[in-house]
This record gives sequence, structure tokens and C-alpha cells, in this order.
Amino acid sequence: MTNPRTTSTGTARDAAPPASPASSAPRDPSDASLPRGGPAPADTAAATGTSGGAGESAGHDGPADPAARARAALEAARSRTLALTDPVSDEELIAQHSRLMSPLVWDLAHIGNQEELWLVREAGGRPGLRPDLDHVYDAFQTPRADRPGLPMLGPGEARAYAAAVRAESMDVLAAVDTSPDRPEPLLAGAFVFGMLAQHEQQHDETMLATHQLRRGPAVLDAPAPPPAPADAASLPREVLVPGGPFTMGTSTEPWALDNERPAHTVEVPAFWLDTVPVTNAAYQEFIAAGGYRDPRWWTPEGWRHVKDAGLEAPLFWSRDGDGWTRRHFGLVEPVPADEPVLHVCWYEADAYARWAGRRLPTEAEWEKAARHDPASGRSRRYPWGDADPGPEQANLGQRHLRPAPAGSHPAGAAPSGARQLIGDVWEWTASDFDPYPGFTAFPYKEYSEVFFGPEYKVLRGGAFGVSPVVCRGTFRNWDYPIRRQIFAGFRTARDAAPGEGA
Ligand code: AVJ
Ligand code: FE
Repeated sequence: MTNPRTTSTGTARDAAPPASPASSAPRDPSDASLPRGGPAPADTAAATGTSGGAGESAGHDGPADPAARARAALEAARSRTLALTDPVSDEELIAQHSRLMSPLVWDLAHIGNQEELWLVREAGGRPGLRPDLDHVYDAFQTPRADRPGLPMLGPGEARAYAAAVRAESMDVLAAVDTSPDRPEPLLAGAFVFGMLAQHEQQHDETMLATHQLRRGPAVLDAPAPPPAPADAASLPREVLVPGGPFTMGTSTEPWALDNERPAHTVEVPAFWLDTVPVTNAAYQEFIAAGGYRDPRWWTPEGWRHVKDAGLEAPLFWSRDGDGWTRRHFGLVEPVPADEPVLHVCWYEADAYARWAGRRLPTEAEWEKAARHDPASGRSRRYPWGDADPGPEQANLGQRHLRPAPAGSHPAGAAPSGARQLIGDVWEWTASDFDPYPGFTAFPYKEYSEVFFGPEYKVLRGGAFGVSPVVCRGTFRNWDYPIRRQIFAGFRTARDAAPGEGA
């Protein structure tokens, strides 16, 4: 994120010193504490003041009061931020663990700086705490690789700064009207507060990726997900998604970001989709079959990248006799056969699919599989319906530090029978990151618009380290096709034959 409207820095004046040190918020990295209400009332669209696309379900099922929902979401984000930074030594907070990532202490103060810009200055109309820091924490002025050289706040200062900003933004939240029907879209339904909770959670996910890249003993821990259910071994390999129009994107979800909007109709012919994400065992067959040495499976750019980067397995994997081990959050373990594959780039996903005689699903296919309800013809918020995700439906929120085995979460299945579309691993799609028809940048071009185009591929569905507040059936993530540090896997698809699923 960057400055509101890129030009405005509010009424910048002398920097106020950061106030008191970090509060003692709960340190549970889980989002399980996010309040979950009952099913969304039928009139949520009216209640949130968003005009309903006829083709989609409306609203969310968090607290009805937008300010209460915003407060809970911001608090959950901060607990997680602290859980990712408190156990790390000052030296390691300042270190750059990978050229791809910022020092953790940069993320921490960037979270605070963006909150100052948007909640204190923009939403609150207040002078702000440290406008002098804007240039240090503007992601566009400072590429990640250069960040270690910046005059950054130290760990103690960064914690105090983020806490001081938070105190003031909570004060703003208590003072402003966030009713869904007020005309200012930034404040209506507490949108900008929801946006900043999502921003913090996105950086928490980035920080989790930094933890995974970091060398040295493990500092994070979480229980393993439950074993796969009994029927996991007997699931059909693929499911049929019927052809016809469906509603893609959203005009009703109050905290959906600009690139998810507006709802629009897309015609998607019938197709077959893998029931579950591609597993490590299946991916190992591709490696064993010489997949990384055969240009037939790769696009020309992908093949060049395999050669240049010397790829021969997913990131973090090492050969161990006939098998493979991987480094996972500081521990080396045998690659778990039945987990969805992680840390592959788009080129690897695309090559695997071609080797398997298949292809990656398009973004529209993925969203249709995840949201379309053939019985009602409407698009749901999630594969299972409109209720927010709980632990039964999806592996989200860093409750676990790994994906659940393939076939998990039958309660989260889509109408087609596809499982694990939400949570576990991000899924690469075939599609470039492009705007939907009718897209308008809101509230600033640097969230989405500057990234549109063929350089970026879209990922869908979220991963085990993604917060439910940033994970919807409509949520769009994107990255370069060479990137492997994100928690990404994939599933494959193929066209249906004429007459199938018509
Ligand atoms: C949506 C994950 C691609 O991390 O670059 C964070 C999110 N935008 N701060 C990113 C984001 C501004 C963004 N992604
Ligand atoms: Fe950011």
C-alpha cells in the first residue's frame, strides 16, 4: 500500500514522538477468536448499503455493527503481527533473510505507517504521528532488496510506533460514523478499517513466508492438522463443473477490494477439475519421470527459467537417497506424500499440468467451481455457502503451519464435490491479473491497478497462513510466474467433452 491518493500526505507537520510501548494484546496467532455470527440475514445487502448483484449472495456474517467487526479484525491482525515478531531476536528482526523479502522490522513499521496514513490521517482527518517516516515505508519508493539500507526504526521503536498508531486509530474508529449507508465509500461499513485489517494480515502472511525462508532453529510452532478423513483415498480424481453463465466478482461483500469488483456475468463451458490440490506424491512422479529435463512440458519462458535458475524440485526440497526431504519452518522432514504440494512457481504448475495431459484452470473456472450453486444459479461467498469459514470448512488463519492432507475438510466441499478450494495452499490459475469489466481503482491505484497485465498470474483460495478476513471466494492474489516463496500449489483441469455437463 502507499499514500492515500498518492499525493496527499494529509496535514504533515512536526513529527510527534511515538507514545507508549506495545500493549499486551493476546498472542494467539489464530483467527479463531474472530467473532462469527449466524448465517447472513437475507437482507444483508440492504443492511450494508451495497447494491446487490442479483446473481450473488450478499454480505458477511460477522458482527452486524461495522465498527465492532472492524475492531475485532484489527485486534486479530495485531495479535498475529506480534506473534510473528515477539519471538524473534532484535538481530533477526533487522536482518534480511532473503532478497525477496523485507526485514521483519520493516513490515512491522510499514503496517503502522499505512495505518497512520489511512486511519489516523485520511479517515480521522488528524495530523498523524510520524509523517516524516512516509518515504521509508512507501513500498513503491523502496524496492524490497534496498530496504536494509533505509533509515528504519529499530525493533523497539517500531513496536512503540505501531502501538501508538493503533491507539489513535481506535480513537478515530470510536469517533467516526461507519454506518453502511453514509455516502463516503471509505467510511461506509467501516471499509477503510477493514482494508487496513486486511493489509496487516497480508503482511503477516508475507512475514510468515520470511519465517519459512529464514535459516536457523524454528521459532514458530502449531499443532498439525487432523489426518485426512476416511473417504479421502476413495474420492474421484476429478469433478464436473457444469457449463453456463455464472456471477464472477462481487458488488455486495462490504470489505471486498477493488479488483474483486464489480459482480459480472461470465460464460464458462463445462470442465473437469481435480477434486483436491495436486499432492507431493503426485508431484514427485513428475520429477521422477524427468519432468524438469523435458522441454515438451514447459512454455518457452518456463523452460528458460528452469535452465537459468537450475530448478529440479519445489523450493526447500532436497534429495535424500531415493526420496525427498524439505525444510519447513526451521525443521527438516520427509516430504509428506499426501499433502498438497507447496512452493512451486507458476511455470512448474503449468508444466506439471501439461505432463499430466491437463491444464491449469482459468481464474473464471476456479471461481465458478468455488462459488456457483447450480441449484439456485447464484454465486455464494464460499464453496460451502455464505457462512464465514470455521475450522471444519477450511485450514486458514495459521491455526496450523502446514496444509491439511489432500481430501480434508468435507464440510468445506463445493457443490461439485471439490474440496480444499479455500485454505491449505494458494492455487495458481492460468490467468493473467486483469481488471474486471467496470473496474474502478479504489481507494488508490497502487493496490491493484498498477499490477494489471500479463506479468502477473492470479492465485486463488488462500493458504493455511491466510486470515479469513482476507479470504473470500472472490479474493484475488497475484505474483510473478517465477515466484516460489509464497504458500502456493495448484490443481489441474480439462475441458469437458461435448454433452458432458451441458
Ligand atoms: C496482494 C499480496 C500481492 O503483498 O504485494 C500489501 C498485498 N499490498 N501491501 C503484496 C499488499 C500492499 C500484495 N498482494
Ligand atoms: Fe503493504
